[in-house]
Amino acid sequence: MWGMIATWRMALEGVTKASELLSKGDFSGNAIELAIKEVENFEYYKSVGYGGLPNENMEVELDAAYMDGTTFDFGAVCAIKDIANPISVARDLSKYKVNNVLVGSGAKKYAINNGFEQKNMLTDRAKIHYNNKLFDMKKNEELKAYDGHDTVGMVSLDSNKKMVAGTSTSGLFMKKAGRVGDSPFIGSGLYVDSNVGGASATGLGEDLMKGIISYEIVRLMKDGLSPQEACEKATFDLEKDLITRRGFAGDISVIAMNNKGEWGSASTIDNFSFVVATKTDGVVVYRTKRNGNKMIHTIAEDKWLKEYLEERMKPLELKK
Ligand code: SD4
Repeated sequence: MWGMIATWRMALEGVTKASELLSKGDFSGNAIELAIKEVENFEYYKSVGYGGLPNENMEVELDAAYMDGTTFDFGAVCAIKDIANPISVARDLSKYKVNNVLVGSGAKKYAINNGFEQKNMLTDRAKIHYNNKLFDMKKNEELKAYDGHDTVGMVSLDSNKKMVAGTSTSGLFMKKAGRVGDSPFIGSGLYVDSNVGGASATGLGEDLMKGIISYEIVRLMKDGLSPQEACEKATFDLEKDLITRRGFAGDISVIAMNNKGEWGSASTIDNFSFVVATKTDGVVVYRTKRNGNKMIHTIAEDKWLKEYLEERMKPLELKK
């Protein structure tokens, strides 16, 4: 058995390529890095890698993490600038005993010194998004800079039963310079244990971290819950807890796979999507709908898949 699960339809092309590796018996880590790089390199996905949306100073600061579920090796970069593939740097950092998480200028220096590709990650399209958001915010002071969430998070199982998880994101649009969310943090943005399974999250990082949600999902699977049960319980328990304590819960969306290739997903929002690849079913994109504290997953129709891409690639006009 092999399998892979990833947040959002944007992971489709990467997961499709990575599943070819997995079907040939390749290592989960290679599948994760290949699939995430594919998303990082596609400029029209505006929340990951090249083309990612900038912070309040119009700088693209990227976060990424890589975890090996067999050795527990873990590496991450936070707020890294001008490096093409943060996931590859995160993976490289995971091979050390110490210095596994590097931030800002230290992360960039490490990447340059170790031959990782440098690239200006701010695209003209991202500049238009930035300017348009400033324009809208001036007109309407109530408008939140943060809307939507599209971090890519993935879990992979290979035919040798080795599991790896990875994440990559530009974080929140218009975030403060230096702000880091859940995505590069072990336990919050991702967690994987090859003896159990793995999970990854997307949503409002500040709230996801409060529940260490990816670890919680893996813990629940270890206690015997199916990936679907674990995703629903962790997501809706955290949402309830946040609302009780704070009167508000940010978006929470999660995916998980266990070491048998069974998978699950849950989301507090209705337009979440995710991609699953398994030896038995091939590559499938699902859309989610919430029904109380249960989820209904439906296979995404071709029309929706096409529209998703068209929406992201449509020409943008600068608001004046
Ligand atoms: C963060 N969880 O930095 C990320 C946001 C996200 O696309 O999912 N963004 O808080």
